[in-house]
Amino acid sequence: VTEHRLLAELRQAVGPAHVLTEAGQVEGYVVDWTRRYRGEAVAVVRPGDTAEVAAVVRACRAAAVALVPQGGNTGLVGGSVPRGGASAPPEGQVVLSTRRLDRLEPVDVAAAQVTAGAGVTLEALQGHARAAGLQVGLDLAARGSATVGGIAATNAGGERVLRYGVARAQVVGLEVVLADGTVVRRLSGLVKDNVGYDLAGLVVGSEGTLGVITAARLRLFPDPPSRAAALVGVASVGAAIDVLAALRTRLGGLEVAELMERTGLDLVRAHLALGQPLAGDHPAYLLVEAAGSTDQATALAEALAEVAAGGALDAVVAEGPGERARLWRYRDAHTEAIATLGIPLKLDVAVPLAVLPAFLDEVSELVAARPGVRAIAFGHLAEGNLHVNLLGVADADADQTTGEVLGLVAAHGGSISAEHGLGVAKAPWLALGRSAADVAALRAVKGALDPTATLNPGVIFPEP
Ligand code: FAD
Ligand code: LAC
Ligand code: ZN
Repeated sequence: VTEHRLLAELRQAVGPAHVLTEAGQVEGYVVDWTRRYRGEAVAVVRPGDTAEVAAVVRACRAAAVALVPQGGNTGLVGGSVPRGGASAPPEGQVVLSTRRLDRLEPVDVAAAQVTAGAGVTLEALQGHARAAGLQVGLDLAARGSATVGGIAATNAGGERVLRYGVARAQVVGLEVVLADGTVVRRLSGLVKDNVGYDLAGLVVGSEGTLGVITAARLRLFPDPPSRAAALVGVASVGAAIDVLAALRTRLGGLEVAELMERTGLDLVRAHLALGQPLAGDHPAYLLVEAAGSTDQATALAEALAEVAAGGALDAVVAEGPGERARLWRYRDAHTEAIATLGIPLKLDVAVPLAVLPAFLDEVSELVAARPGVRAIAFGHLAEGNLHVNLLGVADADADQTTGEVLGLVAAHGGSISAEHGLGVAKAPWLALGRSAADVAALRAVKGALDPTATLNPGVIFPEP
C-alpha cells in the first residue's frame, strides 16, 4: 500500500514518463559498472529540475524508503545502485537519476567559472569550456559518462590532480537538495565567502549521503598552447618515482604522471590489438604530460635526456592530439581491459611515495600466497594513488583479502580510499582509515543532516 502511494507521489512529482518501473527500463540503473553490485529498485525517477528533485526526496523520506542518487553510474565502489540489507525493504529503494539535470550555463570567462547541472557529463563540460578558450582542471577515463554531480559527490581525482588538484579544488559552489527536501544554493561563484561552514565543501565527497547535488559552479583554467606527452620505460616502480622527481624540478608545466606495469600494459595491448609502444619491453612505464606557453615537446625531451644523464632511457615524446591520444590509450584502457578478465577486487588506495615500492612488494607476496590470484596495479603516481586490481579472488576470500591489503595500506600511513570513495565496497573498513573520534564526528554530521538515513544508507557507514 505504501509502495503504491509512493509511486503515485513520484509520478506526481516528475511526471509519469519519468518514473521507470519495468525490469527492462530499470536494468541499466540497478547494476553498477563493475557488475559486482546489483539491487532492487521500487522505481527509477528522473527529475528535470531542482524543485522536482526536492519533491522526490520529500516523498521518499515520508514513505521511509531509501533514495540512491545516481549520475553516470561509473562509480567503482557500489554506491550508485540500490542494495539489500537492513535499510532496504524487499521491494527495494528509489534510484534518483540526475541525467536530465543537464543544463550548461554560458562560461563566465572573466571569473573563469561555469555553472553546470549535476547531470552534465564531464566530456560535455570539457567541450563547453574549450569552446570558450578555457579548460576543466579535471579529467578521467570515464569522461563520456561520469557527471558533474557524481564527480563532486565522490570528490573524484583523475589524471591531472598533480597540477589542478582533486574535484574539491574545482568546486566553487554547489546547489544541494538536503534530506528534508530543503534546497541550499551556493552558486554565486565567490571564491572568498567565509560566512559560516563550507557546506559545499562538506557535500563534496559525501557520496550521496548528505544531499542530492543538483548543480555545481566549477573553476576553469587557461588551456596552454603547447602540450606534449611522453611514455618512459623503466626498470622498476622505484625508478619511475626517480624520473618523476627529476621532472618535478625541471618542468613547471608538468600535469600528468601515470604509472603502469608490464602486466597491465600487455593486457591493454591484447585487448585493443596495439603494438609495443617503445623499442624495449619494461617492468614499469610512466606516462607524463606537460603543458605551457613555450615548446613543451622540446622541454620534455631535454628534461628526459638530463634524467638519463648520458645513459639510455627508452622513451617516446608525442606532440599533437593524435600522437598523444595514441599514448593515452595504453593508460586509459586499463580499467576496461581488466574488466574483460572477470570482476576484480578493486582496491583504490594511496600510500606515501617513499613506501610505495615496498607496499607493492608486500601486495605481490600476499598474491603469491593465493594460487590463481593475480594483481594488476596502475595509477596516479604523483599522489601515490594505486589501483590494485586483484583477479581470481574467490568470493569467500574477498573480505579477508581486502582486509589484508587495506591493513598494509594503513600500516604504511596510507589512505584506504584515495579517489573512488568508500561506497559500500569499503564501508566495513571505515574505521581502519580514521580514529574513533574522527568516525564519531562523521556520524554526527550524517545524523544531523539525514537523521532518518534516507540518503544512500550503507554507503560510507557500514550497515549494522
Ligand atoms: P555515479 O557512479 O552515478 O555515483 C557515484 C557516487 O556519487 C554514488 O555514491 C552516488 O550516490 C553519488 N552521486 C552521483 N551523483 C550524485 C548527485 N548529483 N548528488 C549526490 N550524490 C551523487 N574516478 C576517479 O576519481 N579518478 C579516475 O581516474 C577514474 N577513472 C575511472 C575510469 C573508468 C573507466 C571508470 C569506469 C571509472 C573511473 N572512476 C574514476 C570512477 C568514477 O568515474 C568516478 O567516481 C565518477 O566521479 C563517478 O561519477 P558518476 O556520475 O558516474 O557517479
Ligand atoms: C583510473 C580509475 C580506475 O584511474 O580511477 O583509471
Ligand atoms: Zn584513478
